[in-house]
Amino acid sequence: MSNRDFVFNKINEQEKWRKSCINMIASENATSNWVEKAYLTDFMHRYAEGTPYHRYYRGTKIIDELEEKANKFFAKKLGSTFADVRPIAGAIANMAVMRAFTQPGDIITSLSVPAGAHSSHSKGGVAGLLGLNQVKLAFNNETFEIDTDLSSKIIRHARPKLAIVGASLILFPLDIKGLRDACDDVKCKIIYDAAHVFGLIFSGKFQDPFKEGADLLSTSTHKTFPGPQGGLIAGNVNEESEWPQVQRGIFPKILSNHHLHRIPALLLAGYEMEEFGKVYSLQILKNAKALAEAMAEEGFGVCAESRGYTESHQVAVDVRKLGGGKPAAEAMEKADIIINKNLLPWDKLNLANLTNPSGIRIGVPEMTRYGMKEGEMKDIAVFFKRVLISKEEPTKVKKDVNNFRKEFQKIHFTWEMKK
Ligand code: DSN
Repeated sequence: MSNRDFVFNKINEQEKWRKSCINMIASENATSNWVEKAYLTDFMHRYAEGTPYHRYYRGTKIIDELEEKANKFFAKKLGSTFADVRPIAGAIANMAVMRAFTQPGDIITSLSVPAGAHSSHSKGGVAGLLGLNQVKLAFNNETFEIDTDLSSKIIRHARPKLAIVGASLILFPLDIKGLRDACDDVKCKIIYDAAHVFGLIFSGKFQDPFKEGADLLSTSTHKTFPGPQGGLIAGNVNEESEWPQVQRGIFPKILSNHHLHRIPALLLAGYEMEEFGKVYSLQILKNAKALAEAMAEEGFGVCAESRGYTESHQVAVDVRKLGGGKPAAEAMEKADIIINKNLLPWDKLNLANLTNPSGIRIGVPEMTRYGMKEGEMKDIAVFFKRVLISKEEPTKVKKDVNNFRKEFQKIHFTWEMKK
């Protein structure tokens, strides 16, 4: 086999395998054929340092047009004054915002990683890299919500420069409004990290961060929002003194190349979501709820029972009694159901828990996009039970999973593409 064949065989293997799996990684999704077509273009070979119409290279007149359109489109959709689609990842978006509003040694407040914070919000991630000290907001482990009163006290006491609201484990909208007074008292910006719920927010089905008082929003563009992998920042901040600082953070401080081929694909995904996003997002919410209820019925310890388990695309399950998140996720993979182990809010952040945390996190966006509805979520809960509770041989369950998935091969919530 030639080296070239090896590479293409591996790509084919991946594509065939993942189309026979039930993918429930909450941070993943699948783009439509249209978005994929808009992604693989000449723009992937190009540079365009700077902002639209203010570039360091020639040859950028078409990306200028597309990028300016994308910036305006997302700002309008989110209700912000500005948007910038150049960050190539959500963590890069967070980094640019942190750099703009803090100095090394400053304090930021965010949730703890077990309570759901993205690693970039923490001492172990981007915040630490920038020399920032993380003070943790208070979280209610039972209801999966920010403890607003206690967190406001923490903010008044710690006097952070930036309060990050948002999480990678996110079951319910987070209280931005409740933290606003405390943040105003200490002149602290609120940044909402929308990465996971961006598609739901875009479609008006989660919360409205700018209306609720956020100053900035950072996000990735490929989780509930089914765009190409990448990031974005939106802001309602001062045009002269603050937004240019954010933009200078993106370039030249962090990026040189912003992967231009993302931009037309992202804009197209925005138009796709404008047309299909409300129905798609609503189905995501219904599917997550149906899955959580069915898993609880099958005997799983689904988190946040008192609040109806979830109002997002995610379901969190406490699997301590079943050996922990690591063996659970590994056993499910053997049955071709792909999920991740996940820290839960009560887990201490130590090596033992990082290796085998209390929970698993299950996301429904991709399977929703492939046309699954509430009925299918019940079937999926049974697959989980067969593997994790009944301890059936996973490879036996895998056969049923692969057969089940055969019916769901076409991406919905997009325009028809004639072959
Ligand atoms: N690590 C991703 C997640 O799975 O939530 C976010 O970047």
